[in-house]
Amino acid sequence: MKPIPSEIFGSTRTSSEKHLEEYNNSGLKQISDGKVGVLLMAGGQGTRLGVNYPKGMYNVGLPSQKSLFCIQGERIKRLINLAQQKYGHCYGLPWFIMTSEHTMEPTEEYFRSKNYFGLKKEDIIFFEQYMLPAFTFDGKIIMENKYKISKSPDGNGGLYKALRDRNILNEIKKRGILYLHAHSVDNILVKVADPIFIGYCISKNADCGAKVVEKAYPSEPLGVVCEVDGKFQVVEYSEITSNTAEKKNFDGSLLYSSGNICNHFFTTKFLDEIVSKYQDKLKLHIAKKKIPYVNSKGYECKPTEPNGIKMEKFIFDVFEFCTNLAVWEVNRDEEFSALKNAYAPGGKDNPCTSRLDLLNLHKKFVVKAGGKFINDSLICEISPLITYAGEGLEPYVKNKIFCTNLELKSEQ
Ligand code: UD2
Repeated sequence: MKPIPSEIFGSTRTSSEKHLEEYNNSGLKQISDGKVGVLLMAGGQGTRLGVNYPKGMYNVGLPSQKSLFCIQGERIKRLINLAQQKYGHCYGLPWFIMTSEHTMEPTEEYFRSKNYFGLKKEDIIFFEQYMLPAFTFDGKIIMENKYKISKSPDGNGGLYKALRDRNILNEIKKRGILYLHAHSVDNILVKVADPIFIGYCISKNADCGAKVVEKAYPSEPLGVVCEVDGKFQVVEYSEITSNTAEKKNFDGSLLYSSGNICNHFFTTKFLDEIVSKYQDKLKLHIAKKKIPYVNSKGYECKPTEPNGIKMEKFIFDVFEFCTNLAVWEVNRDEEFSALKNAYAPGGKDNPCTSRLDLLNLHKKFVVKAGGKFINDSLICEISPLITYAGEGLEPYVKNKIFCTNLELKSEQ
């Protein structure tokens, strides 16, 4: 295992303003030409968060009460506007949403009830990933009840099979899409269809890309992008040894610091190759879990200790098949805050940390655009319909001093 070489690594921290603008313009041009699609992975069961509805519907308690799906939908709408303003047209930015047996129906129903967040209905395409059975440690299939095998979604790497067998890749090709931005549903700061990331990957002639943040501490639950036996891959947090995760450089920084944030770039051509040649070669990862089962007397039981394994494919396991991988590091406070866990005082990656990270970023946008808050305890939320990444805020905030909480809403 080796860290990734510097040739494939770029960072917002070390790139010049000029380069960032070039990447941004190039990505936005592709969006305006209708060459970009978004692949949202929303098939997870949200077990750690502890809700029985799709995670994307979760409301972290922002002043606007917007859900993750709503925030992402509005970011897409804003990007479409930005592309139209800059290039005079936008031929659409389709949103492909992968759901699973548990999340398909409620997700579709939710989007319908929210009028698709003002996006075109035909540009939102839902599809369902497949399921895999759960096993006991000695290899027997677990029954959930007398008549039902216990199954769970086949992991976010189930994307590839679903793209093929649900006919989604054909739809992507039919629409003339060349580049896909794939990301998880639970990052409240996600820059959906990020033009800078897309532009950077195109400039590197990459067929596959990973956005990363610098890992904060060795046991942080992020996979690390690295090289293993001469091939690029992500070593998942559940599979790395603590010894390796703790390895340091001479300056004290982590040797394996490129933290995967489940945020990827693919060319359609590469996806096509995966789907036709490599999809069946993706390995299965196992996780030991507490899996409800029916016992030999027919009673349904809830174990208190792990009693079996679930199997999952991982989206990033295709890295080894690509020709050019590009890794793009971004600032965590601007682009990554995951909603994984239920709230606990002092806890991490929960509704409270997600909410605060978004509010803090929005405050930063205001200050950058020339506004001021009279004290630090004030909060600020800006509609994604007004700004995607802090742009265009001057008319609202420049030279203004805010003495109360600020919520900038869009009239659209
Ligand atoms: C994921 C990454 C990990 C790190 C971390 C950052 C993978 C395999 N691992 O770990 O390296 O980037 O996120 O937060 O990507 N999902 C599906 N179907 C499934 C399972 C998951 O769509 O069968 C979706 C899920 O809804 C979520 C995303 O994939 O949007 C990540 O899934 P997770 O929360 O189970 O992944 P996690 O946190 O273990």
